Amino acid sequence: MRKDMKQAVVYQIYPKSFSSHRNQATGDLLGVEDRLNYLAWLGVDYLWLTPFYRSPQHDNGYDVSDYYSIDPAYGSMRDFERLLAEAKRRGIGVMLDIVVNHTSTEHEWFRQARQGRDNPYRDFYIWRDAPNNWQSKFGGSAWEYDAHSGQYYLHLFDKTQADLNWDNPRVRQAVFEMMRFWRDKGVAGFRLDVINLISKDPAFSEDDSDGRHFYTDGPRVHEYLQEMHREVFAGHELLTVGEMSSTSLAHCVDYSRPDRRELAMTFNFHHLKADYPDGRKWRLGELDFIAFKRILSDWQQGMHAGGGWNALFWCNHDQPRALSRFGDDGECRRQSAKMLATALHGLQGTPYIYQGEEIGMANPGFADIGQLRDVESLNAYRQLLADGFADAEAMEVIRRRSRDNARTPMQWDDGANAGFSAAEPWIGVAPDAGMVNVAAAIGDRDSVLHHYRALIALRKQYPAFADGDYRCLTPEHPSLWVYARAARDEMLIVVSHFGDDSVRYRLQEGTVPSGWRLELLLSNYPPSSDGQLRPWHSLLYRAAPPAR
Ligand code: TEU
Repeated sequence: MRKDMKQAVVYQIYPKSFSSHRNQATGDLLGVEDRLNYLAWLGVDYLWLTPFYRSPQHDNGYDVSDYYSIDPAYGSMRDFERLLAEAKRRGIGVMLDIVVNHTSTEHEWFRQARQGRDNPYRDFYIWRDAPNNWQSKFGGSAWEYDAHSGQYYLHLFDKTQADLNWDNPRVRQAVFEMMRFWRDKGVAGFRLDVINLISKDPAFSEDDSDGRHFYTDGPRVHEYLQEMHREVFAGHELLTVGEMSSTSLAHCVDYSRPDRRELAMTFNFHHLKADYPDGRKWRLGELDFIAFKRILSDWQQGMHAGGGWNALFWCNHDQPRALSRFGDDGECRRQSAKMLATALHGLQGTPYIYQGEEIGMANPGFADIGQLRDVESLNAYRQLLADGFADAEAMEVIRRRSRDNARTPMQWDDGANAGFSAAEPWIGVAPDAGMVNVAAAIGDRDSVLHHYRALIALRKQYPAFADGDYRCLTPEHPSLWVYARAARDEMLIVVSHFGDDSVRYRLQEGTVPSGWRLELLLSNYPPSSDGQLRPWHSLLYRAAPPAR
């Protein structure tokens, strides 16, 4: 990867909830354009936009019915081209979200395929006479019966999201051609949705699990990504990131090692399961902080040693807000939001900021199922009731776990609908918008937003952010995560206190080579020298030999 790419920061936009130029219930592409000056000021290099292609919106656009057109709710192709050009003018690249594990059942390919077994598109999808026991990630069987053609089709997600058959070379060619179309329009990169699920065990074996071993990092996935690289990426400067579901470190090294010619980097979710009791998303548990650090540390060291590259994130459109989950969205909101930011941005890899994270947006505190919109959350709620949970207990789980926590409108100012739109938004604005919003944060030098802006600038200033190795100095401490990043002639030390108490901490003698000077680059409290860390304290140091 190019050096400037290694120092880049990506900002993720969920266009439906970002900004509505036309003052409608949902955001649009011109709404994103309206906010480019803000994003340029923040200093981000790339925008990843979640899908805005034509879609029936059963899964908010991850159910694509036409890869070549813009859903009218988001605007037109002209609007997209304009956004692209305006972003480029500000030095910002636009990354598209490519959803090709599946299409909507309203896609022309699927409409054809379901016509009958001899239709030329039949083999674009995966059909069987009888289902196996694989489970959909959104609940229930992964197979849906199609009465018209008398077979079952596979859908690892919603039943309106039919899995494509990647073993069919015509599918691969059609996908690559579509990606070249967007590449040639000038997009700067791609985020590939659940791309490690595209190669299924051809025997469709089953065991007593939900079936994930038989399609996760499947038998031909690396071959298909190498083909994608040859067909789409080779010879172009593209930032490519794969979303890897339930993956392994060894696979992610292979997906992202430059000499393998697959992808530039990978997202994995292991650290975001450290608060799932027994791995179950829809059950509440406390964060296992030691495991959390161990997972992050293993991935830091393993990717560094193997020559892979991590995409770093706390938040995205599928996760509750990290501030509410790992920090304190009450009294210590500001400190804990800054602490989380520094803890992530100090790591090796490419940091992703999810819209609103940079101003410290929190979970909105859903009280009633009527406030939820997400298909996965609504299914989970029904399942919790079916499992015997009382309504209040089920709502407690939904309130803490739902993807809709991340999908409430971006908070721009303290006006009507938080400045998102003059019209009533498709999902309610969080109750704290009057206090937590971009306008207020810009005017306040001590805000979470200014802290993010400083972190982005520091990454570009000091090579150790991109190059340094990683060593955890407090693997067993119950609330402290301290790590060192050593590069040539430079070291970073990041101290993060995950707790609302005070603890004593001093760097061990010898952590920094003798004679080197230690400089505090950023903190979330005024400097003090009593060796005492305050609630959610965060310190980012740089050490270097004295100037010659
Ligand atoms: O998500 C993939 C995925 O497996 C999860 O993040 C998922 O949302 C959740 O954890 C299920 O429990 C991607 C997209 O990011 C998501 O928005 C889509 O719904 C999904 O793929 C299907 O395209």
